Amino acid sequence: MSNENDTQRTNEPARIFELYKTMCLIRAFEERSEDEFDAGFINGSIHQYIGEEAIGTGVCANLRDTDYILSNHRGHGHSIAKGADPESMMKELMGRVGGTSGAKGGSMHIADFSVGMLGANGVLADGLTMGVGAAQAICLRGVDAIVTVFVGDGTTNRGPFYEALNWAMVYELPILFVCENNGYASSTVTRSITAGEGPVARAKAFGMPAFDVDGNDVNAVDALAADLIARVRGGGGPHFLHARTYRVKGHISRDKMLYRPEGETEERFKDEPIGRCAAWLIANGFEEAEIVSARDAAYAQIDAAVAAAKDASFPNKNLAYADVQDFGPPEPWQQDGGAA
Ligand SMILES: Cc1ncc(C[n+]2csc(CCOP(=O)(O)OP(=O)(O)O)c2C)c(N)n1
Ligand SMILES: [Mg+2]
Repeated sequence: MSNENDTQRTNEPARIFELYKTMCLIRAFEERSEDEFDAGFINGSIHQYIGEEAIGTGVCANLRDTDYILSNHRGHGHSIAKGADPESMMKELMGRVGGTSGAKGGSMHIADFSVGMLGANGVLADGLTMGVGAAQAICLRGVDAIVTVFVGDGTTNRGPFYEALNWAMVYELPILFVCENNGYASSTVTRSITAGEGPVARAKAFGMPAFDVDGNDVNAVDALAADLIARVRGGGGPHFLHARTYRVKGHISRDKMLYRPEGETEERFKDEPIGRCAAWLIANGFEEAEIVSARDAAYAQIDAAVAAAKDASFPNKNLAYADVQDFGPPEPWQQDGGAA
């Protein structure tokens, strides 16, 4: 869902219902992709966004199609929220023809330039520096657009985080940094490896306006994002949104989370954003049946995406280097015309 005319008001039930649908679509995508990973249809690893859906959804609802986002290794939710097609994304995860990156990227390299999704990224913090580059290009070209970069809490301990924030402030770039603080960096509690008061204080150290929000409350994220994005769009320079959430799943889908205290996940899952949003919608005039049927529709859409991905073929191996890099003359095996 993107906000084309910038006139929708936050906290209106009809608007929140749309955000609910987007969150359900993300949840369904993540649950089904775990099933398909376990069944052997997806290779590599997948980082799930379960429990964090309100952040990408609430932020992207305030972006225009012509705005850009940069994501990270946990990028499925950001991509769906920005408008990428879940079927093409599922094809990408399964390495099939029709995948968003031509089946060459997989889960960590989903990109869809047609909706301003400039890329997920397996290298921590590289989305930040690329996002700053995109924002600089916007200024140089005089384009009417802004950039949003999603960054994990653990990643705020990497050097490029500081380079990006510094450069963005020096050039007063049109960029919003969104820090998703899910408490963990892989198997480490982020607080235990982070000096000082945390991401908000670090952003403020650069003179950047920085704000904190309950990242499991889609209404709150939507309202704060609307405010900050309007400021960035209005020439207010870089802003920083810090959203507190919880990584419900392991770092990757295979992670059994043996490092976590027993019962922590179950306790924190009680606060997950989709249930909270459903409760808010019911308190604000929606029928339970409408909520259930919206959720069912999301799962049906993803089930269809999975079926379409399984039906799609694998790319011809001759195309392995197309659109990737110039490696010089083709190797003999690239000329034989054989299938993958
Ligand atoms: C430069 C770099 N160093 C280390 C890694 C391995 N790695 C992948 S995700 C991750 C933790 C990231 O934590 P955080 O930024 O909090 O994001 P989250 O996974 O919690 O969403 C690490 C260390 C990497 N991908 N890139
Ligand atoms: Mg984290």
